[in-house]
Formats: sequence, structure tokens, C-alpha cells
Amino acid sequence: MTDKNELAQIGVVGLAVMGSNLARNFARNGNTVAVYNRSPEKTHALIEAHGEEGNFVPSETIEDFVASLERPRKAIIMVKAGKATDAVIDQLAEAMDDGDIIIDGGNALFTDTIRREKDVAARGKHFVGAGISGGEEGALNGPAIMPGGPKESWETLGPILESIAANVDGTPCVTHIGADGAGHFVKMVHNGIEYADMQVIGEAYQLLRYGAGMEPAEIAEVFREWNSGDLDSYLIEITAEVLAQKDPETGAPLVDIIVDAAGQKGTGRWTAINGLELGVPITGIAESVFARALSSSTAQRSAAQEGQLPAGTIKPLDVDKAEFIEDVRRALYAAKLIAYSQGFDEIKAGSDEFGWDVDPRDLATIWRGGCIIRAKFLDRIRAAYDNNADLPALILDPYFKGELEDLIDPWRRVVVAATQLGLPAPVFASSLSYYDSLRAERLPAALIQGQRDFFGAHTFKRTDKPGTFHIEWSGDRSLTQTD
Ligand code: NBP
Repeated sequence: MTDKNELAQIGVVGLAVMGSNLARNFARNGNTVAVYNRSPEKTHALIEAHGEEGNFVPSETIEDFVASLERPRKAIIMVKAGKATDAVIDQLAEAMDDGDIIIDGGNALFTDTIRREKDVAARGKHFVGAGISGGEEGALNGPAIMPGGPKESWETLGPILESIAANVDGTPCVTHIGADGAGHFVKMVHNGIEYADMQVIGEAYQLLRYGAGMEPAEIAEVFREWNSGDLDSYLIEITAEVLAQKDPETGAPLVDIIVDAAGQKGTGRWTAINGLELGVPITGIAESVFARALSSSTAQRSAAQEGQLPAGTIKPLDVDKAEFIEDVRRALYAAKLIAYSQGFDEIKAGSDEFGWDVDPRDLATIWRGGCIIRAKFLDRIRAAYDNNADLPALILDPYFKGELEDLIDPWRRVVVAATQLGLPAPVFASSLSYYDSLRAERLPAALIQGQRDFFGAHTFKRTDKPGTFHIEWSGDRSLTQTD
């Protein structure tokens, strides 16, 4: 239904797949929605196909769109991230009044959101960068929403966003994350965790397929079973679906027909770059981004496949298949746990750096539904932060420590098996190194400090007394204290 005279509670600008699904979600949940798209064809198409789902107020100019909103006006931008977002923000800020709220629901880089919030605030309007997860299906049926921006905007926006968000145990999967770029920051890390989660699932598949010699349909059954235990999650569920799927043209397993070069849109890369900038070792996420890049390095891969690189001695599996499957399940669980632990470390570091005061419990709560990384295990993460909001690392929570007791030996066995099979398992292996590094009493960093002092007089600290020291490496090798 459309009614040009009725004022809308919310507006959506940008009616490609995400925007139109979000607009339909608002309308289906009893909100009157103003809709506008740069090219009017998409607006017409939306109204034609779905106008009966609720109250839509379509406009063909941004001025009409703004005029169709009740005050304070609330407009969500769902256009291509980058320049398009800046252009639409400028148009809206021009046409809106003081106190109106512009929401960017696209996948913006959080530093852009910080900049935009400043600019829009200087023009008297509120700006909210909101991470929206769940893809097109989530946008339509209930996404997880991570809004940043001023707290007072949340008071106005909260109820309307709650009306469309996913809902788990009566709790909507949306809450105010923190000021300016906080929402887009946590959405970025959410996506980074998603990359790692997908990669560890991929590594488990690779080991079962080419290590244990299982067929995709058989592995699909294994994933189905895993989905009823600790690993119960959306990503495990869809993995079983993809592995069971046959190619409609050839009848072959679809996974064998799909080119093995993984794409990316950038949020995983941003998470890795930000981890490097903040000095947080998010090895699982970074390795996952590199794994996608390597998969797409077609020329290098074909050169290497032509036999130019020696494989060494490949040792086939010499364990019982059922035992190996269970070991792989536990290795997957362990590596996934490390990736989440590292992701939460990055969120804490970002929150401290930018003064956002992000509560990790909020994230564990809202990520339980709607979003791509939704998983049963987020309940455990929430409980961990409920017990101790200042956990030094998620894996140090007593429950997860207990889990690791059961996971560590299978995890080591799987990394050894992958090495002997000559199968890549970059996140399984690097996560184990990260874990062993955290546990290690002494790290080779002492030697690195010695090297740095040798070639660059970078000085070092001593284990036995305070102060900063240097060895006269090119002279008499005496010790001097520099402060
Ligand atoms: P796209 O990212 O494909 O963007 C297409 C939309 O942007 C169209 O409505 C287009 O209008 C509009 N647009 C462009 Br392009 N340049 C514009 C400009 N200069 N002024 C006004 N409008 C402009 O759409 P999407 O896939 O629906 O995603 C929307 C946002 O949601 C993106 O930021 C995306 O990263 C994010 N997101 C997407 C997903 C997903 O699963 N697709 C998931 C989560 C988040 P036109 O019709 O006139 O060309």
C-alpha cells in the first residue's frame, strides 16, 4: 500500500538488494517507510512487487523523500560504500533539519564513519554508522544491527531498529555499541571473525576430503552432525547444504565445479590492517585473508602445481577414520575459539583506543541471531564476560579453559597430520602457534631484542633489574645503562 499523505517513521535511501529488503522488513513490522533510489526504476520495482506488504511512501527526489518523513527524521542509507555514501549524506544533510538523524547502514570503514559523524554534527544533524549483518536474507527477515553514533540518537532509533532486528529468547539483536565509528568498527571485526570461521571450516573440509578421502556428500553428513553439538552455527549448517549440493548441469558435487579462488569485499582485510595498527595479534583473521588472497593467485598456483615445488615425503593417514573425524572437529572448535578470542581482543583494543566503552557482552548477545556468525557458542562467550567483564582473553575463561583441555591434543594431532599429508591448514596451524606463544614461559623475543640492540642500539630491558641497557657491540662489549 502506498500513501503519499502519510508521514513515514523511517526512510531508506538506496533500493538495491539490501535497501529494498530492509525497507520491506520495516514495512512488514508495521512501520510506514519512505523509500528513494537515485534511479527511480528500483523504487517502482519495489512498490510493484512488494507494495502490498505494508505502508511505503515512494519519492523520486531526495527533497520529496525528506518531506515524507516525520520529525525527527530518520533515514537509512543503503548505497554502495565509499563515494556514493558521501554523496547521499551530503544531499540528506542539505535537505534535512537540525536534530534529524542520518544512518549509514552500509559496510563503511569505521574511520570514514568517524569523519562523517564530525561533518554531519557540524551541520546540526545526527549521524549514526550502523553495521548490519545477515546479508540479504537477514535484511528481510531480521538482521543483527550494530549502531554507533550519539547515545541520544539511539533513544529515538532504538525502538524502530528493534522492530526489525532478529530476536533470540525475546532479546532483539541490536543495541547501541558506542560513539561515532563504534558500530562500523565492531561490524568490521564481526566480518573478520566470519572470514576466520569460514576458513577453519574450509580447512576441516580439506582434511576430511583429501586426508581421509571422504566424498562431499559424506562430509555434508559429518557437518550436519557437528551442527547438533558445540559447533552448532549458521556457517556449519550452510556448509552441510553446500557440500550436499549437486551441480544441476553435470550432477557432480557442486563444490568440485566451483573455481577455488575466494573473493572478498574488504572488511576482512580492514580487520587485519586494523589489528596490525593496534598491535593486536589477530592471526586467525589475518591468515584467513591471506588464504583467500593465495587462492586467487592463479598464476603462481598453476606454476607451483606444474611440479616446480617439491612436496617432500607425504605420509598418508594412519589413524582410524572415525577418530580422525573427531580430532578434526575438535581442532576446528579450538581454532574457531582462538579466532573469536582474538577478535574480541581487537574490539577491546579499538574501544580503548577510540574511547567507545564497548561491552563485549552486548556483542555476544546481539550476534546470537540474524548475523552470519550466529552460533550457539556465543551464549558461552556471553557467560564468560558475565562472569568476568575484564577477562584478559576469552580463552582464559574457566569454561573455555576446560574445553581446551579436551581440544589441545586432537588439535596438535591434526596439525601434525596436515603437515605430514602436505595439506594446507594455515589457521589450524597458526592458531596453535599463537596458543603456544601465549603459554610460553620464554619467547625468542629476547633474542630479537638482542639483535635489535646489536644493529641499531635499540636497547633492551633485563630480567633481573629495572632500567634500559645497551651492549657496546662494536667496542668492548661492556654493558651500559641508558636510563
Ligand atoms: P550496492 O552496494 O550494490 O549499491 C547499489 C546501490 O547504491 C543502488 O541503490 C545505487 O543506486 C546506489 N548508488 C550508487 Br552505486 N551510487 C550512488 C550515488 N552516487 N548516489 C545515490 N545512490 C547511489 O547495494 P547492496 O548490495 O544492496 O548493499 C548496500 C550496502 O549494504 C553496501 O554498503 C554494502 O556493503 C552493504 N551490505 C551488503 C550486504 C550484502 O549481502 N549485499 C551485506 C551487508 C552489508 P542506482 O540504482 O541508482 O544505481
